[in-house]
Amino acid sequence: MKLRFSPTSPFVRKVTVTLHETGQADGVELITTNVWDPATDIARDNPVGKVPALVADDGTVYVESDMICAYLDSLHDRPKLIPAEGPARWRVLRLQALADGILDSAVDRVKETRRPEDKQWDGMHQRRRVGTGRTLDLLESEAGALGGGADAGTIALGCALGYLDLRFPDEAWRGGRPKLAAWYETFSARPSMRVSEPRQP
Ligand SMILES: N[C@@H](CCC(=O)N[C@@H](CS)C(=O)NCC(=O)O)C(=O)O
Repeated sequence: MKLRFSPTSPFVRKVTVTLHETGQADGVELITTNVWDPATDIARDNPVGKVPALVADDGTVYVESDMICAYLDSLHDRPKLIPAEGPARWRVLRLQALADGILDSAVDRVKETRRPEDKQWDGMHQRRRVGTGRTLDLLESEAGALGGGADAGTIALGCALGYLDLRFPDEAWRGGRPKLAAWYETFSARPSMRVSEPRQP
């Protein structure tokens, strides 16, 4: 398999952590891809023009981090990161969706700051920031149920919180959220999280 990879993308990180947690990291060739380079060839694998994109052994290309993680979860014999059925399945997918919401908002804000100054819209910046705060507050209230293990939900949440640290360190998301902060402290020490820490290319 081949993974279109960017060392700072939190969506790619979800896939990388999944590969490590499921024992498949050694079987994947990482192809570092700068999607913002005008000469990028990402469209060869993903017509949408985004990373991650996973090229499977049969040549099929999977896009969207959630789908790639689900595909990878179908390929291994360890305990599944996405439970097959029942309340556990919906708990994991709900957490993954909430974490994706934090990530989408954070990436929107980063993109907004990269526009020419006179084209930036502070209203959207604030809207996304407030939405992220509300989501973090909800997760703080539910932090006791996060548990100590890795699944598709906790992986997405760990990557989302790590991305907030990378892009918005001054906003101090841990403030007033001690349970979420404690959970992240433990989760981010997992080898899969350590090995995938974002680094500038
Ligand atoms: N929903 C997608 C988001 C992927 C995404 O936005 N990737 C960013 C890198 S962090 C990207 O490739 N952006 C290029 C663009 O927006 O054109 C996923 O979950 O994979």
